[in-house]
Amino acid sequence: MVKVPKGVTLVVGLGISGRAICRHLERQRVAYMVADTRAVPPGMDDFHAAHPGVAIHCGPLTALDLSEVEEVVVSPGVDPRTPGLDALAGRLRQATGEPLVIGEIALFVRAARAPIAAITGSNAKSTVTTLVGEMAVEAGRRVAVGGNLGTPALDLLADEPDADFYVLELSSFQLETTPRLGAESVAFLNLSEDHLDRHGNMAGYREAKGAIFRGARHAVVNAEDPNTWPEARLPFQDSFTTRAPEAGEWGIGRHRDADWLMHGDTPLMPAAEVRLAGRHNQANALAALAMGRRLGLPMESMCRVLRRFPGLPHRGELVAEVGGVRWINDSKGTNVGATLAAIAGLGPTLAGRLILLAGGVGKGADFTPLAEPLARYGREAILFGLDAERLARTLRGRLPITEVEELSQAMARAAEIAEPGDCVLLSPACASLDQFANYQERGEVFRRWVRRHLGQEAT
Ligand code: UMA
Ligand code: ADP
Repeated sequence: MVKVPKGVTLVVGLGISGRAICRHLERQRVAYMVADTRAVPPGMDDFHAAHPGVAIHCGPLTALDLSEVEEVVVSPGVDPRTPGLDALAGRLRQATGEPLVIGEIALFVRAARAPIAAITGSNAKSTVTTLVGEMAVEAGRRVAVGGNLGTPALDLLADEPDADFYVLELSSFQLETTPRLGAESVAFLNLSEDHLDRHGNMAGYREAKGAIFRGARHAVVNAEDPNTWPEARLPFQDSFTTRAPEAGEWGIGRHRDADWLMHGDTPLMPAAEVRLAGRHNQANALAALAMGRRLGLPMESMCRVLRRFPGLPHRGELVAEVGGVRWINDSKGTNVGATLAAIAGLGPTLAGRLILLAGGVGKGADFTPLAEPLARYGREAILFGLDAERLARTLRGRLPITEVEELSQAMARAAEIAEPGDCVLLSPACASLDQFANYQERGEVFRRWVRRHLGQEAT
């Protein structure tokens, strides 16, 4: 047994968050040591160089004696139920009265001196977080943006100590280990199956995300998705919908013979002028507007951002149009809900012209919802990676299917069968970790293949 000495904090995980946690604890002059369940985590040498003298335990956490540990701070990817930590569940830390096992966001809340705006949901978090951040910049506000996306939250405290407010994208993993966020404004955008391998079932997944409401002063929720509503209505709450809005709601209604983004009966801007494509992105725009208004951002500057924001890479990104075939990179489509939105966003003109590239780590999800839209729109589904066979079993008989090993083979097959007017969509409905470092690398492989084999790239 390796004893964590009395009064010492244990950081679990030597990844992006874990390193940010270590830097933060150093700034706070807190004594800590680190553990990682991998036998040899990558980047150990770098870590030793940056943090000389800090003890690291590698391997099972059951080999640690945590009887006198001050506090345990876990990285998002580390399940608090991991053997070795599970025994600490429900235990409180005397000094703070908080759970003994917490995550990085709990440390952030303790140290932040400016209001927090936080965004969660199964999909669209990064898009909405980025939109709110851009809207704040456009309005001349000093804002720091990060969390699950981009800069780890704790690094923002050091990088942007004078921020007017923080905009954080938060995952269910981060929220699960945050006892009380106390945000000025939160948005819970949507809920569809994801991360069931960690949270067990939809109820567990929803409960983890629901932690975003603890101590919140204002919430933005999805009027069409009751799973995003708090148990008890907050004093200040906004809701968005893609229907015509009711009084006080944010929605899409008819004005001057066109669809407009509306707040109640006030028209804000024509929906067609939102640069991001698809109805789901108009919903995202409405959520960002609702949060931005609460943060005091002027409507005019927010609408300017919606007119120009081209979207983030790997989210429904048109990579090339070659010989009348569109090649779209939606590598961030890592769950079924995202892939459904990507297909719907391409519109009804696609009937019979969609070639879907999908597969990877399905995270225990049910793929059945993909069957109907693919039967309607799909020319073929080309499946690769770990859960290709499970996807194939769900889709067989609904459209032609080809199973391959890897993405590059899937792309070669797509190029072989595509006809002018078709759309080749990489929206895997799965995580990438069986074959790639992350979804970005998967998207880059797609992009490079198009460049190399088709000789073109959209600007
Ligand atoms: N580790 C263990 N034991 C475990 C699991 C992990 O020791 O049981 C160790 C690994 O060996 C590794 C480290 O922990 O050394 C990795 O920690 P991590 O998995 O928490 O990943 P980080 O590199 O710290 O990145 C995390 C988020 N990753 C996850 O939630 C899985 C990043 O989100 C986030 O950007 C980053 O913190 C900064 O806050 C990525 C993600 O995939 C983008 N998020 C999921 C999603 O968006 O669906 C939630
Ligand atoms: P997140 O950070 O939650 O993963 P992103 O903004 O990165 O969200 O988008 C992830 C995926 O979700 C992309 O594939 C995108 O096409 C899809 N998506 C975007 N908006 C929505 C929405 N409102 N509903 C469902 N899926 C969406």
